[in-house]
Amino acid sequence: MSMVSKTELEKKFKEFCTGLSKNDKIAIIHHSDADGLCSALISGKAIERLTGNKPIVVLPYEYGNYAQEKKALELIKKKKTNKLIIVDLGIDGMKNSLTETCPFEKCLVIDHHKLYRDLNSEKIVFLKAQFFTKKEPSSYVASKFAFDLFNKVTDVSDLDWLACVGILGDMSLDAWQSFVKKTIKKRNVSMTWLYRFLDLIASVEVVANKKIPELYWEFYNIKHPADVLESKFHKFLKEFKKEKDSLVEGFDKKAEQFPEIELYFYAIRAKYESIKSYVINEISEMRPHKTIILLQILPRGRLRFSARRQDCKIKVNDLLVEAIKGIPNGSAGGHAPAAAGSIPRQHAKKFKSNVIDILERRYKTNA
Ligand SMILES: [Mn+2]
Repeated sequence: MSMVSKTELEKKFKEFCTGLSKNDKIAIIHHSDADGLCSALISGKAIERLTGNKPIVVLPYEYGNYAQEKKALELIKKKKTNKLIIVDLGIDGMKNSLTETCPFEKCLVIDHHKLYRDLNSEKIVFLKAQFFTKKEPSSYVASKFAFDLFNKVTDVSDLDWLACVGILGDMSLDAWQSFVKKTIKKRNVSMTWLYRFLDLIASVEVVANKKIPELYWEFYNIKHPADVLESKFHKFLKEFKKEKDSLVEGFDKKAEQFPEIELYFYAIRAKYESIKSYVINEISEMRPHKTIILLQILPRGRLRFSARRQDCKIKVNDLLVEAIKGIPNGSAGGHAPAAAGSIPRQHAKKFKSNVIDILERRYKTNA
C-alpha cells in the first residue's frame, strides 16, 4: 500500500475546505452511533462556518444494512449532492462502497476504523487516523479527529464537548484524559454531564433509530448544549436503560463458555436491534481479558454479531473477518478491541465453529 504522508493529506484536506463554496450541495453520512453523530455534527458545523450553508442532507449508516445504503445513495442523488462527507465509517472495508464509483465531484472521508485500502484519489480525500497518529487508531475517534482537522481551517473550539462525547462513546477516555479534563474545567461541568449526552444519543439510536436525523438537527440547532437534554428525546432514556439492564443481567445465566480459549458466546433476542453494542460494552468492561461475542438473530433472516476484547490479546476485527470466510454474504469489520458484522442466519453454526477453530489454533501456537 503506497501511503501518502500526513503533510500531503493535510494539504489535500485544506484544499477540499478552501474549494468549498456556497453553491455546493453537501451531504454527510455518519456511523449511527455517538461518535458518528458527534463527528457529523462537528463536520456539518464546520461546513456551515466555511460556506455559509448547512449540509443539505445528513444520514446515519449502520454496517451491513444494504437497504439503508441504497436508500441513502438514492436520497443524496435526488438532492443533487455534489460533495459527500463520510465520517466514522470504514468504507474501505465495505463491499458495495459508497465511494466505489464516487458519483460526486469530491468526497471527504474521516475515519478511524481498520485500514483496508488507501482510497485517496483525484476525487477522494481519504483521511484515516492511521495516517495521522502513532496511537492505536481506534482511540483516535472520528469526533476528535474531525475536531482537530477542522480546527485547522475554521474555529470549532466551541464544539469540544461534542468531541468529548464521541470519545466516551467509543470508550477512548484513557487516550484523551487531559483533553476531556480540560474541556470539563473550561465549561465548569462534570463527567456525568458529558455522559448524559451519550446516554441520550444511545437511547435514540436504540429505541427510535429512525429519529437519528431529527436528533442530529436538534443538536445542530440548540443554543446551549444542555438544551438538548431537556428536549423531547429525553423520553427514550428510560426504555433504553430498562432493556439494556435486563440483557446484561442475562449474560451469567445464558452465555456459552469456552474457558480454554477465553471465549463466550451470548445469544440474545432483543426488542431493539441496535442495543447489542451497549449490552456487550457493559459485559466486556467487566471482563476485559475475555473474548466476548454477542449474537443477535433478526427477523429478516440475518444473524448479527458484535465482538469485544478490551486487552486486545485477540484482535476481534481480524477474528470476525477470518470467521466469515467462506460464508456467502457475510460482512465484518471494526476495531481491534471492538468489531461487528452479520451473516445469513443459516450459517450460524459454521460461523461459531470457525471462531472456535481460529481461537484453538491461536491458543495452541501461543502455548
Ligand atoms: Mn468511531
